[in-house]
Amino acid sequence: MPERHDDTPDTDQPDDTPRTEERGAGFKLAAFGAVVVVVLFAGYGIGRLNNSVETARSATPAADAHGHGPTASHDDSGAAPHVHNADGTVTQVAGSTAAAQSVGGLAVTSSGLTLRPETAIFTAGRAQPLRFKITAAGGAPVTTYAVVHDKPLHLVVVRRDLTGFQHLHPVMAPDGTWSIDLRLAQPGSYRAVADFTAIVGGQQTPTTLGVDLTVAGNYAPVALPAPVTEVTTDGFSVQYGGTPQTGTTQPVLMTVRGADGKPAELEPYLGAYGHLVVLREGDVGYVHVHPEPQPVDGAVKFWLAAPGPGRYRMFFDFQVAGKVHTVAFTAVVS
Ligand SMILES: [Cu+2]
Repeated sequence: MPERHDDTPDTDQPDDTPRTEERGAGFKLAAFGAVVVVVLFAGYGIGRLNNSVETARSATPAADAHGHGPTASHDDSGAAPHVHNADGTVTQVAGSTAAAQSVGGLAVTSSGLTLRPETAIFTAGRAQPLRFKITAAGGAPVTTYAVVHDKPLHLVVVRRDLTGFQHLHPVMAPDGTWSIDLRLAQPGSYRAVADFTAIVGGQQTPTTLGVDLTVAGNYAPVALPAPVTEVTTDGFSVQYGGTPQTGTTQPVLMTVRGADGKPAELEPYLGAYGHLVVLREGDVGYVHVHPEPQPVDGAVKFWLAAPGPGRYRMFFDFQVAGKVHTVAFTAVVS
């Protein structure tokens, strides 16, 4: 079975049930100044090759957040924001305008690659196979992908009001058809965003494509939750710290504590100690953020730069005792 997790622990639970208990009195809007996002798709260029279903299933938990192995010659912890290029060089991005490239998933076709779902119509509340191909110029399906963050392809599905978030890892058949069972709990328009590095003609192309999925029925949009700096879920409390800004890359810290108030023992998940997906309100612009490979002062540290003003929803995945948990924060960028 393809693995999956979403922000509702019970897979039969409607996705619009209260996502998490949020508390955060004293949160200051100003603290967010400018939030958000940029992320380092670092490591894209140096992911491992994947061209079989087997490889897609056998993730190697040891890979780190930037795609380079534990034997990497330099230490990323506490380093300034940077991108590992395909040729092995490193580009510093602090204070740069790299943010401009950070928003993806807005197009169904880009860089010569096209996302082609077999069907985009779903029935509310029923698990249904989602199948799609990524085709290259000329229409042939792509069957070879680089493994990035332990997976050849990451799929994020969310309703356009940013509820019902799911982070999935479909499995590819030899003909290039990706599939996973998908359950969309509530009616509405959803966005499915595929994040992958296709290998075509020996060329690695990191790409994020998005397509709408539709569930007929009475659509009741949910307002974006107010910004808070602490959220609890499944008995864990997650604290968010940072002052992301537009135009410069800033750290964002996530600190996870157990019910006893002590730091939770985070386990590597997708090759790092946490996973952050940032989605923009209004167009579901997608930013897949990754942390420093090691916790910094007990916190999972990400680097973000705001691509522009607006409101964003940040979905933070972390793993404790073999189970993945997801919390979400709203961030406002002025
Ligand atoms: Cu993923």
